[in-house]
Amino acid sequence: MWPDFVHTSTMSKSALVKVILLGDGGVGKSSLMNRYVANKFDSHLFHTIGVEFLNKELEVDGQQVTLQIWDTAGQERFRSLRTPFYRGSDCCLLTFSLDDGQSFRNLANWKKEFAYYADVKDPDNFPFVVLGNKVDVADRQVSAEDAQRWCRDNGGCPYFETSAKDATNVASAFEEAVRRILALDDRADHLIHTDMVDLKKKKEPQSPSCC
Ligand SMILES: Nc1nc2c(ncn2[C@@H]2O[C@H](COP(=O)(O)OP(=O)(O)OP(=O)(O)O)[C@@H](O)[C@H]2O)c(=O)[nH]1
Ligand SMILES: [Mg+2]
Repeated sequence: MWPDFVHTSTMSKSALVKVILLGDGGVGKSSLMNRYVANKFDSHLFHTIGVEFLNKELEVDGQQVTLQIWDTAGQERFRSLRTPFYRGSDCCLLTFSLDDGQSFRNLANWKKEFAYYADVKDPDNFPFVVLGNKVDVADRQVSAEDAQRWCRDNGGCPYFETSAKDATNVASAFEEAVRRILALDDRADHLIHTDMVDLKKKKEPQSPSCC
């Protein structure tokens, strides 16, 4: 029960959504998260060990959203540290680097690993978004056509060519992930009570009690 000074007009519901970044070590997952959340880029970032997450508040199509971005360690030796965090993800961002053909060929393994540990029964109907990162580099090894074909063959997931370095398409990719999640049926269970209580708002005048 809310105390009587809390007026419903002072509360706003925010949806909490969890997206997880997966992909080979070095493709730029941490850089994408840092670019999006902090608008920063570090050209000498250390490999991630385990997982890290950051929150970002945003509004998509009039809906307030708390986006929780989970960044994982892509290196094989950290597999057991990252997989326990897959469960509960609303969207998975499968990331490869456009200058690293092997990271693209590994997307199928990442999808499989995610589906297994997140316990996703029907992966082709789960919201995956594919990111081809480092679009700023000159020596590209993966064509847009090959990447788009992979997406078509894998449930028709959206594909973005991004650059964490110069910010190309980074916000669009995360926002599309949120749109995909919000478009799914029955989001009611994700509406968490981050109800904002405006403590500065004056108490509503009480109607005189009658007895
Ligand atoms: N040119 C260019 N370099 C990038 C881009 N994104 C990341 N990098 C660089 O690529 C290297 C690896 O980036 P990270 O973000 O650490 O990669 P990661 O996927 O998080 O790697 P792990 O933590 O090992 O899984 C860093 O030196 C980054 O500066 C990009 O869009 N363009
Ligand atoms: Mg990292």
